[in-house]
Amino acid sequence: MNKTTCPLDCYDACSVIWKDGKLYGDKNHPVTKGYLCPNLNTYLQTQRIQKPRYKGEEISMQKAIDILSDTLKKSTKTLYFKGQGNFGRLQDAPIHFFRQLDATFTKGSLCDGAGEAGVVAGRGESLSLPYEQIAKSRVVVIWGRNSSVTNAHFLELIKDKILIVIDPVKTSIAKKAAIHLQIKPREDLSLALLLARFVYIEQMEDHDFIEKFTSDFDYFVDFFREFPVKTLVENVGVALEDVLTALMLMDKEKVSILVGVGVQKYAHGSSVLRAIDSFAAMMGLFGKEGCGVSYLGNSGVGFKNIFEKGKKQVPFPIVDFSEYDVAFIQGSNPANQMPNSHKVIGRLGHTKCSVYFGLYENETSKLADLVIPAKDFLEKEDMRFSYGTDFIGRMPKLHESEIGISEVALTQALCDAFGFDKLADEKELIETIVGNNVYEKEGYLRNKEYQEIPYSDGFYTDDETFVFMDEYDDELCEEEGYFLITSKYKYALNSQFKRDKYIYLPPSCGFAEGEMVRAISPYGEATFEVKISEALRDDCVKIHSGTPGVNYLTPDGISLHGDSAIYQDTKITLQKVV
Ligand SMILES: Nc1nc2c(c(=O)[nH]1)N[C@H]1C(S)=C(S)[C@@H](COP(=O)(O)OP(=O)(O)OC[C@H]3O[C@@H](n4cnc5c(=O)[nH]c(N)nc54)[C@H](O)[C@@H]3O)O[C@H]1N2
Ligand SMILES: Nc1nc2c(c(=O)[nH]1)N[C@H]1C(S)=C(S)[C@@H](COP(=O)(O)OP(=O)(O)OC[C@H]3O[C@@H](n4cnc5c(=O)[nH]c(N)nc54)[C@H](O)[C@@H]3O)O[C@H]1N2
Ligand code: SF4
Ligand SMILES: [Mo]
Repeated sequence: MNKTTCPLDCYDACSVIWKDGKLYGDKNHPVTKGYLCPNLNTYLQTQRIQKPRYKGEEISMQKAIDILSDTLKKSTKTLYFKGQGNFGRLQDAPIHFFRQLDATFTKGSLCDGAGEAGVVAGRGESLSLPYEQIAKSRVVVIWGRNSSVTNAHFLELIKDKILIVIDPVKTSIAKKAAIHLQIKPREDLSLALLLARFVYIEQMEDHDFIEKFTSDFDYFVDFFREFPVKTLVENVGVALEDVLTALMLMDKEKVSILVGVGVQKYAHGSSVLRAIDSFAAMMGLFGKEGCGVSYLGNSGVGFKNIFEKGKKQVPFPIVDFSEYDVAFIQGSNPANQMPNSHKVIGRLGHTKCSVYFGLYENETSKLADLVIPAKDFLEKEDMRFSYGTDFIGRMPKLHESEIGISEVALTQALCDAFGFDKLADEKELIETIVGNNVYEKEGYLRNKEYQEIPYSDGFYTDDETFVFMDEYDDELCEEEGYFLITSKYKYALNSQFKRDKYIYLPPSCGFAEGEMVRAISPYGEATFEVKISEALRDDCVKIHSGTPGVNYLTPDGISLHGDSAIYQDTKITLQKVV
């Protein structure tokens, strides 16, 4: 059978059947359950770049490779910049060439890196929860994750659970929840500390777990007691009664907490995850059946990393393309997806030679000097991890096409041109990565590291204990205006597929649906058509990821830990466009 795995950057990592030129969901897969989302369903209909281009003129692939290698030979400073267009492991193959070239790489991320730094500080490694464990919980807390849009295959899994949703937006999953804490954005740390405070007051903590598996609990207690309850309640912006009801629902139950990137798009994002984890550890929610905190996990734990980046690395959100003779951009659309578009676009324009290596035309391909079409996931060998589950998906080559070049083939061609050490064959590379770190269950590959309940034998820190937080850093956002929520859109995968175009405003905003408004932040401005949404708090506006213009408004700062983007650390004011 022609079985493969969805290549898109998504929690679910669906198992896919390729039959008669069409993609179908795999009915037998315990997570995919036979259906695919609107994004993969649009994949094959999306217009691809057919031919390479140099300075606007179509050229052959061989010519494109020649131009690329000549330009790289003359370059004194080269950047390798890779985004999240395809989650396959062999997408990293060009690292093999660019490391030998002594190029500059990126560190941190545009995505989950701030939160990951917080998880790693407490637990040593970020493991997500196997779906069997979520299935065994009675209460599921969905914290800053929009499961109905970004993680749709989990809806079936959690449909009979007691749901607690923590989100400034009344999302469709929030409407189904037993309780929805419609929190003020950026205040999840306050909420976690408030919960911890009441766990302590009500003596709900798990002393056995704290004793056996954690360190620094007393410091954590001293830390959260510094914050007056009144201040925390004011920060959080929801009634204390609702917070306590949520806590009581969790008391003595099996609780899974599914955390998304929404809580950590801020300078202090790492501390938010550390605080959520600390609250959960105090309740003894790790290493037990049906319990745990699942952030965007590192499903690569235990696998061999065969593509190690070079030492020269710059933080992802603040890459200055203009500093490089060649900027090689792969699987990404920085002109739309990076924060502070005005600056990014200006800098891209000043790069001596920018190269775009991708599937589709977008803001970045239009600015690039050299455009190289890639092969799609059906046309090359690969495999992937997922960050929402512990499944390992094989992605064999199932289809031939005249279009594009694969990441491995381009790497080999460049290594040839430079006389560098080449890569092994694709299948061999895949087997080296997979190694013996997998086991098979019901016909699907899983990560061995997750065979037991994550953290049941302790944590991945030096002394194998969970380390509680006892301080945090923040750079408060003091600006006036609306909070900006910039979350994912159902019909787009960031800037791929069908993008949104609206700004969503609360009914109290004074604007009417269909009007045009100019949204302004300290970083720039952009104009959008208004949609009124009852789902928003009065102090929030929402613009989805991928919407043209959204990142003219977002700050190009980096998180205090984790070198990652802080898209929501700004405020927005609105002006009517006349
Ligand atoms: N359809 C679709 N699916 C996708 C993607 C896509 O673009 N489209 N993108 C993929 C990628 S790259 C990623 S990283 C994942 C991310 O998927 P999610 O983790 O779900 O991330 P977001 O949609 O950015 O935000 C999730 C929720 O956080 C809420 N939120 C915003 N600010 C705050 C806050 O301060 N506190 C709290 N508690 N909540 C807040 C938002 O309202 C939103 O409902 O999704 C993946 N899946
Ligand atoms: N305002 C705002 N900005 C955001 C976010 C947000 O929530 N709000 N989310 C952030 C997050 S979480 C993320 S992960 C980033 C994502 O940002 P990017 O990583 O830039 O993702 P995309 O915009 O989806 O661009 C992916 C590109 O990959 C290319 N591609 C697809 N498959 C392949 C392939 O097999 N090979 C090659 N070579 N190219 C391929 C496609 O042409 C596509 O244009 O955006 C961040 N930016
Ligand atoms: S839900 Fe995610 S993994 Fe599944 S088909 Fe859609 S994008 Fe791919
Ligand atoms: Mo992401």
